[in-house]
Amino acid sequence: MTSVDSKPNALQSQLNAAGLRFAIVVSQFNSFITDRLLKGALDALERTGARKEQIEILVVPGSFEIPLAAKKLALSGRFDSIICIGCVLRGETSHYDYVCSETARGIQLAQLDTGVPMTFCVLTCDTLEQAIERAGLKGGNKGYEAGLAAVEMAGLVQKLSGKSRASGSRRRSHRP
Ligand code: INI
Repeated sequence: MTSVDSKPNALQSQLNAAGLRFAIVVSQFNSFITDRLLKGALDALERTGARKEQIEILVVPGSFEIPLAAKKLALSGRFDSIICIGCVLRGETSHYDYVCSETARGIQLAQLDTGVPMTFCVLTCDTLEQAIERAGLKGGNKGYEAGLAAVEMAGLVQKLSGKSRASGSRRRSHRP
């Protein structure tokens, strides 16, 4: 028996955004970086087949505000996946640590509480240069990665929930 024959069935989602609805929560703080992450996320959604009508963008003041906004959007029942975008840069005090840890914790809690997948595109960097490197100005763009992960997780959660994909827009509740 080959190793392929002995593999268990794998449940994997395709990178196909058709019929899915996305929200993007983007922080204004360090907008020089978050604007570029947003462009990367939109590029990923577009390349996987999402149309403008399938995407809503919500702007919040800082990363700390992302979790509540994302949770409210999830509870609206209007989205299959939410992309969370922010950029936290280390300063001279411990403020950075609180913003980073509470933002990450809040987003994780929000997706676990609501069952709506949320992707984490909050850069946590020591320097602006590090953030620039991750925002597609030189090489990769973490927004693009988060966009692809949002498409994949939306499809996977639908499969796990036994739901078939609608061809157009729809309204359904994600409340657990
Ligand atoms: N918010 C960020 O998104 N990035 C930062 O680097 C940052 N710093 O450095 O302070 C930041 N602070 C604001 C915070 O997210 C809240 O908006 C603010 O505390 C009001 O609640």
